[in-house]
Amino acid sequence: MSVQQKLAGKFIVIEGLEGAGKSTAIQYIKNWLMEQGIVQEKIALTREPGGTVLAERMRDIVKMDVEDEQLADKAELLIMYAARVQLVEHKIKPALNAGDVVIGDRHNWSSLAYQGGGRGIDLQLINDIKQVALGNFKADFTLFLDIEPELGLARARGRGELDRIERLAIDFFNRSRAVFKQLVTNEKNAVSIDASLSFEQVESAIIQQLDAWLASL
Ligand code: Z5A
Repeated sequence: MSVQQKLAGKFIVIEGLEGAGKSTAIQYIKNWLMEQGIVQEKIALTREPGGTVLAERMRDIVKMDVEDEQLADKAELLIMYAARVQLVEHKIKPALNAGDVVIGDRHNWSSLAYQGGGRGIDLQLINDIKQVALGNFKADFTLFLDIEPELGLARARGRGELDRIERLAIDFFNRSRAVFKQLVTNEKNAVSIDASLSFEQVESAIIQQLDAWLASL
């Protein structure tokens, strides 16, 4: 089987705390795919929450500050899954079925990390909701960009104002990070990358991991 055939229909996800460098890493992954002979038109990029008209509206809701009305934790969780179902059904699955490679900026792990670890919602409940919403659908390969929350938030802050979630206490992000670390330990098709390193070092670590994953296909 050719490299292009091996990669066709694969869903690669990048996860990590804010400022870890996910948007930056997506460009590295895209470049790597093109070096493997995948044409740009066969590479689809998604972000979560968001990525369809309705899912982007849901993204606006979770980012919104409303005076006198807090978004309840379980409402936040359900919106994440509502947005995810829209994205998976309307964008990701059709693209994969057409043989495209999809690169996802966040996916299911973010809900386990933020709503589970961060907010404290029972992880089993989240897994149950995931099962109802998406069944066994999951990423083929996950790259977790691991960073100390302080450093990630400092990088995110460099970009401007922090949003509703970004303003939460460092403890929240430490709990989220702990769940990400647990998930990467338990998943065979996932790797952790030290995102505190320089741009060049992170890029070369990502490429090395992608090469190793490709060799395993
Ligand atoms: N959320 C949730 O709670 N539950 C869910 O299920 C899902 C999401 C799916 C989405 O935010 C929010 O939703 C997020 C989690 C929550 N919460 N918050 N807050 P978003 O999409 O707006 O933001 P993000 O996903 O956290 O991405 P980000 O903040 O844009 O970070 P990033 O993409 O990982 O980083 P970046 O833009 O590539 O880099 C940030 C800056 O650092 C930038 O200036 C870079 O040039 C710089 N950078 C990147 N790499 C390096 C290195 N290696 N060295 C130095 N500087 C670097």
